[in-house]
Amino acid sequence: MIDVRSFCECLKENGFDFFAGVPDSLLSGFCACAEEFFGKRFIISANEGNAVGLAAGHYLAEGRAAVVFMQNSGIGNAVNPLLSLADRDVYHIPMLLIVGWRGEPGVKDEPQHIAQGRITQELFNVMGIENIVLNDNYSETVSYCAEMIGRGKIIALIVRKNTFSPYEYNFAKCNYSMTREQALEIITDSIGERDIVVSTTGKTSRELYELRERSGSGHGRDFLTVGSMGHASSIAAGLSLSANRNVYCIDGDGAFLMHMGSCAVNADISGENYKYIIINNGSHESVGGQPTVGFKMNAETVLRGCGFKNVFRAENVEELRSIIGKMKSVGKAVAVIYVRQGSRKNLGRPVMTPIENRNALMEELSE
Ligand SMILES: Cc1ncc(C[n+]2csc(CCOP(=O)(O)OP(=O)(O)O)c2C)c(N)n1
Repeated sequence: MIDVRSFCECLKENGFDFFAGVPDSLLSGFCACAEEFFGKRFIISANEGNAVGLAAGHYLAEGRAAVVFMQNSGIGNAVNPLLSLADRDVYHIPMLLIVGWRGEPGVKDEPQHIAQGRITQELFNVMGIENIVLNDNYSETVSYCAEMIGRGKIIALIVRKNTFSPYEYNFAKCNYSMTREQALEIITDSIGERDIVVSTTGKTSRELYELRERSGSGHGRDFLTVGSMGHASSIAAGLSLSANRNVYCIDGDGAFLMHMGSCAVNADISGENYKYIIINNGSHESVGGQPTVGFKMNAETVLRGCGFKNVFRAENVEELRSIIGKMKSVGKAVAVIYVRQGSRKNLGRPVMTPIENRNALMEELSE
């Protein structure tokens, strides 16, 4: 296991002191330490492609390569700027990628990580990006990367599960009274019995699954967006166009930010049965609590600006109950629910497979 503090020092000694990316649970110790170690030069970007953009801007300004970190799920978001901006045939901008390897072949993982994990190295090979699996010899590896990057290369360090040591760091916390799970319970208790719920990637879907198990209400009306972070709102908008009932999307602030452009399109095209709820905890809570700009932006103003007319806000249980009532009585509606960070340690994972989930929902909708 690599001590993350020594790893950060090693990066700094080799000239890397600017970071941009989206966090990952496999990188959570590294992200926590780097946030403390590098301060304002450690940036959590909205998506992985944006991180490549930030790294490019940094290089143009300082002539020094940046580090871009991500879970391998985010490679897809980064492919376009890596190939059409940073590639040696375009602007030729070197950088170091640090990539969490979910779904590594032979290592048990969730279904959404299997295909991506299988092709992670191959994908970099096809893109002409040298990739190295990080091991305890990190100091040699980092100095090799620094030398190659100094000659203009892009190199990816692939990080296996349990490579980095954990790191205790207190990310800024907020004082809102509800947790995400409490909010979810109120929402699922208050909406109509036939309503569909599309939930976002991470612990929201895991909590929704457990809530349905506990209440015995079945999983047929839920679509758990276990992968494709940032797309639950579009899945729900697509569903709303033909489903003969309300379609609620329960999103996270990190997921909302990741593909925020879709919000304006969804406001325009979705049906009157579209009900979009962002649970804002100001962080990527599911992968370690790294801060988003969720509490720095005004999501309600963004939603209004995107064209939603019925925009609600709730900060406690009473307000949440009241706004769900209002959301039910108007047509298309959106809400931002402010909650504190935190989740249960013993939170489980869906036992149902994604295909079973898909089939159950399609069957429900065909009734
Ligand atoms: C494209 C992509 N990048 C990163 C991840 C890793 N990831 C899974 S959940 C999550 C955090 C989601 O944050 P948010 O939407 O705010 O919900 P919260 O966890 O706070 O409830 C991240 C970064 C991913 N699954 N996909």
